[in-house]
Amino acid sequence: MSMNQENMIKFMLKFGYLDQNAGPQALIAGDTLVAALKSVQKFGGLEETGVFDNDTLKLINSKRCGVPDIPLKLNGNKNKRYVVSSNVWNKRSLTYYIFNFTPKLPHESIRNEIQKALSKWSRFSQLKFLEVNNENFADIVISFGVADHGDQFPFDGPGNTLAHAFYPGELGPLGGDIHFDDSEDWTLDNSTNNGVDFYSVVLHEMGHSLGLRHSTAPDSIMNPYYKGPQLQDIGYDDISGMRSVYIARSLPEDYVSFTPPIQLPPITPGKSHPHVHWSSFSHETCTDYDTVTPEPFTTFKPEIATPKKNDNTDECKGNFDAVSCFRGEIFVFKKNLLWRLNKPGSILQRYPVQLLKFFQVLANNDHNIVKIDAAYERPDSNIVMFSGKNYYVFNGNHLIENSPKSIMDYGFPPFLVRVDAVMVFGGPPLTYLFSGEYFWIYDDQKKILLQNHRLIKEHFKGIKTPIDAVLTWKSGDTYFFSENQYWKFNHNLNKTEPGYPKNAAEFLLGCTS
Ligand SMILES: [Ca+2]
Ligand SMILES: [Ca+2]
Ligand SMILES: [Zn+2]
Ligand SMILES: [Zn+2]
Repeated sequence: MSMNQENMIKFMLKFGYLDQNAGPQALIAGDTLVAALKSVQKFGGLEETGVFDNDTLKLINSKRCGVPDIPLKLNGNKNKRYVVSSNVWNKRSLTYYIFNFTPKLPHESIRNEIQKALSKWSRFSQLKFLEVNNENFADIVISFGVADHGDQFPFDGPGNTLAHAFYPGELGPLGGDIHFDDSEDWTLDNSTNNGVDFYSVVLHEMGHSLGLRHSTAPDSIMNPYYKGPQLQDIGYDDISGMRSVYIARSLPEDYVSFTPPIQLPPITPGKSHPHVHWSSFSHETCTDYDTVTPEPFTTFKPEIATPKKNDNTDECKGNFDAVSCFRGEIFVFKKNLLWRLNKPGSILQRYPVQLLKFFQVLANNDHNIVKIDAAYERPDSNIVMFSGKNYYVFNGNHLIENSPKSIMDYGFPPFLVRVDAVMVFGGPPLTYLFSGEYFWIYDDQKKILLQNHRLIKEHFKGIKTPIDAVLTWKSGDTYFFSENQYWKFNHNLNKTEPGYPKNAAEFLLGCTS
């Protein structure tokens, strides 16, 4: 095989024309190669001869985007005209952050070109873009790098690959991000053909950030090859793509109607029965939200039972489904049982009770709830409970806001199957949602995700994943639970307190170890 042919194979593997799992290069069948070559020529706007000629050689050495033309996992499934990747944003407002700049252009020019490109996409998608000054709160992080720059896709020096971007939700926190090869001679001068026109490239890469794949249409900005300034603009294909995913499609936030919390009627202490009366809750809060001032309320505190537990019972083995603070009390969920505590280790009399007896509204529902995955008291004092792909909003009397609703309403990426744990923290309060290795921050007032998913292990050092539950107790103390262990977390030092993990069932339910 000549060196040119070897480079051709490398090119085909890199950009998805050949399956990377197909086996040794020598075994790739001749007709597979011819078909792949025709496809390469099609994307390049060349005649589809299937013959490796000089034009094709020139094509594979020309300046282009680093994103595969045929998505690596979607080989063989490429019949869509305008090419929308499977991942798109499920919200209409996106945040972006400029991580660094190239020394080759003035900072303000880079910012202007980015804004220019965003407003172009905004016109055809009706998406809103907001620059933020914190990487953690950005959906789209824009950066320059050379060679190895922190992902698995190193740049290649001057020429060839100019930049690459990640589809929404792709590769965890990288989703939506844009990287520029800083070995290129970036320029703002779109009147000459010297250097690489930054605006043309940023316009193209943003298409990927919004979910568009490469297009074979010559007038599409999503054509993979760089054609020089002025020749590249948003084309018909691109506009159709944006229309189908962001304009024609309803998004969860289109339906959000804010329901103010219903004020609970005062009740007579002593008349209450713990199995059914949510309203016997005290109206203390779990953390010091500065946005909610609870109405004065008659409090009712049942007597406290002395816990006598031993290690043989199921509850003393930990593995709690959820541990939440509702209105100043702790609720421990495990399978079909519910414990109510006025502080850790102090269970109220007559608990545990059946989960569905306490939350009868969940039993009346069509959905079969076997257990609760996570639950939290929203800053508006309504209770949100997650179970599988659904969540329920409970105002103390009944379900509200058309519950059950899909957890996708929170703006999660489509692969998410459940929420492991939730906590509300900070002032103004923000909602932290944990699932698997990742967590998200959600603003319950604005009803938007403030950031793409981040790794738990990077931001909550020392906590074992997956997390079973997280409790934010009075004065903001935070406890993470996993299996039968728990950690107290110090938000100031951003790590677990010394001496942890400790025994979770002992801490919560007074089990003896
Ligand atoms: Ca390059
Ligand atoms: Ca859980
Ligand atoms: Zn591209
Ligand atoms: Zn990169």
